[in-house]
Amino acid sequence: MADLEFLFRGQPLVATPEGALWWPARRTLVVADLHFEKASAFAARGVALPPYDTAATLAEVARLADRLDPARVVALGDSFHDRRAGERISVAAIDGLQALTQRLEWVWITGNHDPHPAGPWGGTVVDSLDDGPLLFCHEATGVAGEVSGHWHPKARVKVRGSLVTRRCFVLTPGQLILPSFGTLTGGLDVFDPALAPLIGRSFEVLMCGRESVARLPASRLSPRLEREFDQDRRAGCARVEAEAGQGEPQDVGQLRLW
Ligand SMILES: [Mn+2]
Repeated sequence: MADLEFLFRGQPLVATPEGALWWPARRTLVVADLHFEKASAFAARGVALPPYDTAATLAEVARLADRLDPARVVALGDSFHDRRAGERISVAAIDGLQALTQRLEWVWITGNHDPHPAGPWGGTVVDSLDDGPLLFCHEATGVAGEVSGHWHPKARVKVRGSLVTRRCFVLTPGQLILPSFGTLTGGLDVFDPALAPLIGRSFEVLMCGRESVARLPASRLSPRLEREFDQDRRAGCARVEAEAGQGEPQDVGQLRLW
């Protein structure tokens, strides 16, 4: 795996292709929006999805913990898809989480999907975590230094003539937004007007490929077209009024995202 090093608030940080953040100075692994038990929440409403999302997401977190050897894991909220996820989660998944929370310092930050993420799986619950230059929270408020999740950002680039959409981090001088880590989570385009008040127009993205992370300014991304926002809105995805597209897509050539 080729991780990407970058600076945020003067801190050397690392973005991983899996979509996690690594803070070497504090040996802290950060993951956002795990959404455990999303599939079983849909199943309870009659929508059949393969019920393997919790196990797959948990296995990915465990693999990263083995690779990076953190002292602490911070989960940035919406770790559980809904308030009753704890009633549906398997004993095996609880055991797997316990193995991690007993070995590592584990912090659950509360999210809008999981305001009470405490349970037999262990870990400490807080609403936010202020750690020197960084402030970990679920949904950013605009305070400089926030490291947040919630939006599930994704971006689109043109690679050798084809449009490719991938999860991404969003980086500004004051804000760092993580992609969703859960295996069964959707995404919001970084040009969605809902994100503009927080990140403006001159943000950068760190796009997660299969083996590497690509750092790109917003100007090199493919814009979304107004009709695409309209489609999203009809599908219930977009939150506010859409704007016109931002110009012609640029081809970024040899970028490797697979
Ligand atoms: Mn959320």
